[in-house]
Amino acid sequence: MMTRVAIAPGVILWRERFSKTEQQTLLNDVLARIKQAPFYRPVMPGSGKSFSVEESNFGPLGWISDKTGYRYQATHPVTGAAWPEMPALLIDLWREIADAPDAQCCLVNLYRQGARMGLHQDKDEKALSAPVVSVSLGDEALFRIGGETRRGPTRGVELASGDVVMFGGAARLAYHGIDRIKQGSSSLVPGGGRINLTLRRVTQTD
Ligand code: MD6
Ligand code: FE
Repeated sequence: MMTRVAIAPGVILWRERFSKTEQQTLLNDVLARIKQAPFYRPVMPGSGKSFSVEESNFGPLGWISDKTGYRYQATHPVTGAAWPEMPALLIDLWREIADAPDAQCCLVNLYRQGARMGLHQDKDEKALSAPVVSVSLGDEALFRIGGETRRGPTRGVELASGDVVMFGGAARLAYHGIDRIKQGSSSLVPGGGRINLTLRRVTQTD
């Protein structure tokens, strides 16, 4: 049964928003598209240090990171091809909960053994009035969320397969990250690990 949990002002968590069957359908949709737009390993701007996650994107715009910076672009940085279409289940989810024009980017993060994501803000979008919606598949993760400054109190929340988190309003620019993955806690993802799908509106639409 899905339960809606208020984590902090502007942050909503729906536990098991997607059933086991829906998770499998969504995963199949994701993996079919990954054949067209394979995971690549981004590097940090400046340092060129590799991310521990691998990434790809779906939808008209993809979020990428390379030595020159973070940006949105319509093509895969390695293959040069347009990103695959967004899975229908994700378009429907966004329309149901986001109260904003359609999402333009679905960033796909793959966490294999030992991968994590440092505290960051999602702030490369012009559409800061639209929320960010994120879906978890596979292994459980310890998600960390704080406030609008890097320092200050944070709170840890376990995210499991099928869970959906939405950040909006007061929390749109909250710092957040993934401390660690509980390797082997789910058998959904072939080869093990966790996939996170983050949906965003990028351009402003006034
Ligand atoms: C992750 N999520 O769950 C990374 N960003 O793997 C995010 O970076 C994120 O979950 C914005 C809003 C919700 C999120
Ligand atoms: Fe984020």
